Amino acid sequence: MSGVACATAHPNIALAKYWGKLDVEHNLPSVPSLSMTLDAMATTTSVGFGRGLEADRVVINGNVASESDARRVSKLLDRVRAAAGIRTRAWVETANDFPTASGLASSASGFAALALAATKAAGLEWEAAKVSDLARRSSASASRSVFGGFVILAAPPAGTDFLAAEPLADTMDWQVAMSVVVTTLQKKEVASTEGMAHTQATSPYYEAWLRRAPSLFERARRAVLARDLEALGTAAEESAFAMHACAMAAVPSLIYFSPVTLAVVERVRELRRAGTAAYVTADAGPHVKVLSSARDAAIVASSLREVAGVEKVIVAQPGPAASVKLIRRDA
Ligand code: 2P0
Repeated sequence: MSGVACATAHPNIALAKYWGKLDVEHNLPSVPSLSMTLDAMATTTSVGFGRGLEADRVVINGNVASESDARRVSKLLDRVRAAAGIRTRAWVETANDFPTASGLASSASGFAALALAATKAAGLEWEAAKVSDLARRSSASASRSVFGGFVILAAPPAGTDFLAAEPLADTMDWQVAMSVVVTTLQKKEVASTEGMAHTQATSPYYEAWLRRAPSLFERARRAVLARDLEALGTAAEESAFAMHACAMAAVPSLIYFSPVTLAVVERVRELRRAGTAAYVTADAGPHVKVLSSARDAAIVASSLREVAGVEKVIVAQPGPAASVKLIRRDA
């Protein structure tokens, strides 16, 4: 039995970063990570399995997907077909309400929504952990977007077959905010998967990153459980800069920052000197994400909008888990 389903998932921003793979074949991260799911941004994905299609048809933001994007989608669909005993091809329509593939976690919400919509459309009634494991095989950060609030993804030994993200209990109501500072509307040049492989292969600091990341993760985890914004923000900044320093030391150097990125970092430091608790993090792109209390978010966002080169600032709070609706059930 198959049908049509539509899922919504929200991007997540890691406060303790994942960068590097222990096991490429199983897509297992080499370090544990901790993220916040964002309520203000979303990916919506519809999937239908249907007779009459000769190949999977993938449309992203209204355009037919590139061959490499379509291949990555088909790989996930193949796993779903194998689990459900379906032979037919599928159509996939997905749209983001934020810039795609520019370091704004579109692969995280994208594969989380795809995993949820595809399993539902295929008639599989999977629990969230199983959907998270499926999403993780396509994009490790996507496993975290299946859940809401603050979420962790462990780094198990090589060869581990099942790995799902897990929500940290009772964190949805913590009044914190993430101001997403969009510094360009262009696509990024180096995708995360290639960027981390290159870092791993060539950075002299990769070993140091592996030693450092687990303790930063642990500090971030404890800070979330204690609802200690300063401790979380401090650990998050250390994690982000350690990851970027490691990538910058790759050969040739991998620099995700733009001059606007650094101007935003400087403005956040000024805000902090003036007494506002705000902390930066940045991913595989030039945007900056700024953690603060929900109360301070309006001040932080309006200050960052004044930085030359900033396109826009989206203020998010801890967002919900991914959700899905069955649109139609075919025999
Ligand atoms: C993270 N990032 O923890 C880190 C920080 C970007 C920087 O996870 O190869 O798209 O598909 O598993 O999940 C982005 O990498 O990589 C990412 P794959 P993914 O959010």
